Amino acid sequence: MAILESNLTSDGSVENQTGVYEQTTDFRSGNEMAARAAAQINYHLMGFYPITPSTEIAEYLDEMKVEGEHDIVMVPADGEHGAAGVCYGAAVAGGRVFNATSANGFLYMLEQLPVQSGTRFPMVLNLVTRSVSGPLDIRGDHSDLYYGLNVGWPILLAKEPQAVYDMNIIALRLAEHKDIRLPVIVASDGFFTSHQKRRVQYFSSREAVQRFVGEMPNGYLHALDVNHPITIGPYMNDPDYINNKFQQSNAMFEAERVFAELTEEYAKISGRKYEVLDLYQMEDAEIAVFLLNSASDTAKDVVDELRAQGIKAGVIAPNMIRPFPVKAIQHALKDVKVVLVGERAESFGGHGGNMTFEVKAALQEIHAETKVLTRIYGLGGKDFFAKDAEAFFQSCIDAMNGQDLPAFDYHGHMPGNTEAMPQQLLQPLTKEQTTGFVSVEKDEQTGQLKVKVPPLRALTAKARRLAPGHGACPGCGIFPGVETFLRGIEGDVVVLYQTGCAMVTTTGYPYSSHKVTYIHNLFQNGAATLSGTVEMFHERKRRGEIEIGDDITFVMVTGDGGMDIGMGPAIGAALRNHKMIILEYDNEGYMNTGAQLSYSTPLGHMTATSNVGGQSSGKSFHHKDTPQLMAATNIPYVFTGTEAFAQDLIKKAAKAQWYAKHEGLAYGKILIACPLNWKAADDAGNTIVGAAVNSCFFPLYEVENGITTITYNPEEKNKRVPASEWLKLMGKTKHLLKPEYETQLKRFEEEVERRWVRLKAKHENPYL
Ligand SMILES: Cc1ncc(C[n+]2csc(CCOP(=O)(O)OP(=O)(O)O)c2C)c(N)n1
Ligand code: SF4
Ligand SMILES: [Mg+2]
Repeated sequence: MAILESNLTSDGSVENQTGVYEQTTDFRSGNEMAARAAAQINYHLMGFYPITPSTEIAEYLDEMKVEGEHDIVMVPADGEHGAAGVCYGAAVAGGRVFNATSANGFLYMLEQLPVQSGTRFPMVLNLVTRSVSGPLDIRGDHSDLYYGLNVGWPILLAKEPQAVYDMNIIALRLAEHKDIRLPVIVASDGFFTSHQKRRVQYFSSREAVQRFVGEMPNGYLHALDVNHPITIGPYMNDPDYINNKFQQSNAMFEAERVFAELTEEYAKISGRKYEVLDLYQMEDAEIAVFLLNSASDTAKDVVDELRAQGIKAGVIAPNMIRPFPVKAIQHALKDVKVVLVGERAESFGGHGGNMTFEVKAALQEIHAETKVLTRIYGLGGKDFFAKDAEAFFQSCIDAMNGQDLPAFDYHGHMPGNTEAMPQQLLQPLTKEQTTGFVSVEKDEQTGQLKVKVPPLRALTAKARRLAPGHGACPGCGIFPGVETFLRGIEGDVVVLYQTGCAMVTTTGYPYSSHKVTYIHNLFQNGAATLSGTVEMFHERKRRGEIEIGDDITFVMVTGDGGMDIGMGPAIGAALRNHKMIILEYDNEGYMNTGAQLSYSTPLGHMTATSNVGGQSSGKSFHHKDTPQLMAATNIPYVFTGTEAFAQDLIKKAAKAQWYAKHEGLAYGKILIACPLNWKAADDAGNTIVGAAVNSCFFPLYEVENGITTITYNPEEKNKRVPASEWLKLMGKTKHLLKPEYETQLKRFEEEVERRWVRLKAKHENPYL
């Protein structure tokens, strides 16, 4: 076999008596089935980045890897753009490649997708569909999918978990077929299909799958054949570019024929046959509803009821939308009087969603009289019930009977109450409530900042910027951490929160816990966004449009994950030295999406994408030293802090504010506890972060105009503890104390020591 079959666990025999390969019946979700197909194929590599609702696919694969069910190389990328880059690089190197994403993750990688199809390197991408921001909504619609229609990848649809499995297997053959050689998308509905378990069958033995997908076709050029060096992606102008596109276009059209051949072959081994269009009761239908994916099953049930009443209704649900199966659509609709295209996304201002345009174009070619209605439905994961399908068919009936219905409309929205005005429940903070507590002065002779912080008790009189009532888990360290920091900030504040736990737990329309102005932007771009806001503040002030006396401190709050995917914009803002603060709360993972590893997750820690067991001993590479990276941009102020050392943190906050007002960008990382995903007691947060400091894993220091000062040295205080004293406090790290993980622990301790010794040297020497 192409791929290390012999080393992997086997799970049954291949064929039964009928020639249909033996299958296991189970109860599984779409994401589980995508992972199972990928594991059975045993791709060479998966590049991935977590985003709900597709994240589970990588998580399941990580768990399965620990169990020895596959040996796919799993590469955690810095963002979806990076994940797509990893996948492209792996595909040009000639191996089999897999990925999964959703929503803004898909949009974030979109720019890479035509690169891959235009240079004709196959792979399979699962798009678990979800609404695109903004506003942020994590549930399923097709607004992401429609952006994929023009990237040159064939698109297969999977309306239920069974189809997710089958399409994933067929997709790879399609992608690698000699007449196609294109990357392929398999799209299933977020949550409806990805998370709901259904009865499914899968091949009991991976060998059955590997026989179907076959050896990787050889004879294609790749980047690793040193005897035949090739140039991949040369600059190409006319006349060649248009020829390249023409060939790509032909290959895409060919995909419909090849899909039909492959599904025929697949039916023989599985007993399941997929046509390009799944047609239900369409033979003599007069009215029809056209729906993508999961909603189509609901409509089929309604067809049965209508048929019982003598109404000739049918459903069209495509299994493939790229290429768009025009001939099959024309055939299906040739006698239909009214077709309603239900769209889970709109092409704004286009009088439809994309499927409407394509169905209309197909009908126009055959001069059909068929009336086409569009109804935008189910946005942001709004359920599609039988009553909704009934309403769609009723519209078809009414239109067939001559009623003049709008060709384009929304279904399921509410007019709202125009009388109801949102109440301002949280009163704006006054200057007195937020000013006069902490002071910072520059000593002109020494150039040092002198900070006066009153006792913590006195600071309780200072108003909080966050109201109680957010939805964080018990013991979550984000809010004590951020609030302690904000205690050191005087006056008016505008905050920008990047996506993450702090953001989702403080806002949920129509509620907000923020007493000050709050902006959200996606976590790959918050720093750039706040730079724009800061610059506009200064420019409008200069033009006299804002009171000259007004003075706002701009604070971006981000998780550690936001400093992975958003690192580029953060460094950009730092290099431009905008007058703002970036405050990173580090909980050592992507907690909002279910505790996947981030680059700040330390070596050996267990997360949902760095499981422990078998060959795997948790995260395989060291934590990112973000403060040092930010310090290398030469911004005026960098610091680390934790709520466990509150006075130290408040003092640093005051300095950060001073620098953000007078000199430029200040960046700080605070370590905060996530009891839920650290698998620790709710009330253990402070003890754990305190131990992280005392073990020198998380030293408290600042870099002020290039000069490093350790602000708390556990060695000098006789408080230093071994790393194991910190690690033993969390369920996610307890394994590191077992003898079998000794090497991993040693590697970690050595890295902690190396960074600590280097930091002490910097503290000693202002030139370092
Ligand atoms: C482009 C894009 N990719 C992925 C996501 C999914 N996502 C939202 S929050 C998040 C994790 C954030 O991690 P971090 O910044 O550490 O904050 P935490 O959740 O730990 O508070 C992820 C992966 C997204 N919203 N947008
Ligand atoms: S998952 Fe962790 S970081 Fe997120 S709200 Fe819960 S405790 Fe806080
Ligand atoms: Mg985090």
